[in-house]
Amino acid sequence: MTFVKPIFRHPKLPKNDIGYTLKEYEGAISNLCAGCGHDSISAAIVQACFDLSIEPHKVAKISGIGCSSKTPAFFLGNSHGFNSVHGRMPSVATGANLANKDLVYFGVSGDGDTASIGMGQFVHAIRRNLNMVYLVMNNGCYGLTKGQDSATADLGSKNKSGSINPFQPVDLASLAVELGATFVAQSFSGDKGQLVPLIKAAIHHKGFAFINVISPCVTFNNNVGSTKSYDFVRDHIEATGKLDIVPRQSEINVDYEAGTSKRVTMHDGSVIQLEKVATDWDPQDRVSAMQAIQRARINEQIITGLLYLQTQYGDLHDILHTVDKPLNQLDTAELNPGAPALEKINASFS
Ligand SMILES: Cc1ncc(C[n+]2csc(CCOP(=O)(O)OP(=O)(O)O)c2C)c(N)n1
Repeated sequence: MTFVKPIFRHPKLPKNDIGYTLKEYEGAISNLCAGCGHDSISAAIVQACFDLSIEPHKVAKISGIGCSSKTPAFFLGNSHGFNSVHGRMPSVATGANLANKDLVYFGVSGDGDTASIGMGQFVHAIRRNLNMVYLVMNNGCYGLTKGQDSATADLGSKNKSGSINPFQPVDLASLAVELGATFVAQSFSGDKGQLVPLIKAAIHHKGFAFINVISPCVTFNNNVGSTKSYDFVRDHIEATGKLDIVPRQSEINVDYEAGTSKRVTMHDGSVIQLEKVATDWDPQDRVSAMQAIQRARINEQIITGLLYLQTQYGDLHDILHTVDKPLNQLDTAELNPGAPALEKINASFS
């Protein structure tokens, strides 16, 4: 079937602060199955970038292989993009980020792409606090290759062919917290109201921002007995709170009840306002965040929202003391500082 995306848009479509409409943030028409959770996530990314008035040419989308990794074709069609090899998105993102720190890096991956073949790459991107949004569209199966169980499929979950998964799952959110990721969130593709502010907060975060989004596969893993089906997720979801992101220099006019509210200032001066449901959980305390995730797991709940946030650590560029300018903007004098500079470096080794 051929899908033609209409190019006509209503002339009065709302514009953002830099004069663009949503159209400038859309991509090609999706060829995923109707009802795929991944498409809802693409729509949330479009909305978040439009709301934040991000210049599309200041975004780089990088992905691996899978239905999820195909989605960068379906959002931000005016941005840079690189569809890499299965599980290798983080190393391509690392190279691109080191060469140009001035872009917003969007890494899109699947649970197969991240939790199996790409696991080694994922954990090292976290360790290095690479400044990027790393979003996993988690459907518990290999959608593109027709629904085999992935490493995030829950123990006892039943797949479409009726077989029961006999293995423990990899819990990507707790793994990320354990490895020291500085921003860890969890959400559901069916909850755009929660997902959009989470993506905005992740973009504002300086460092590795991980979002694990449960994204049901309508074709291969939406059956009774699957713990990644729309029905199961809706029945077991437990939001940890509500989140607003207030850009720098804007007036903060959301106020939550004292005691449940937390305000965190990000590196760029914008503020995250978080309304917590549980008073015994502190999203800036790693042990507390870990406990909240584990407690939910024991209670067979899927907790969503911003689970953990640290803003005091520098990103990979701070750790490596890289130059401020993107490499392609360095001029000859900066690239070749001359013999005296070389002599000074050589002398420092003696
Ligand atoms: C090196 C390599 N091994 C295996 C494959 C086959 N393959 C393609 S996509 C995929 C898994 C996709 O699952 P996931 O990342 O969860 O994405 P989804 O399609 O479910 O969104 C596999 C195993 C491949 N393309 N390359």
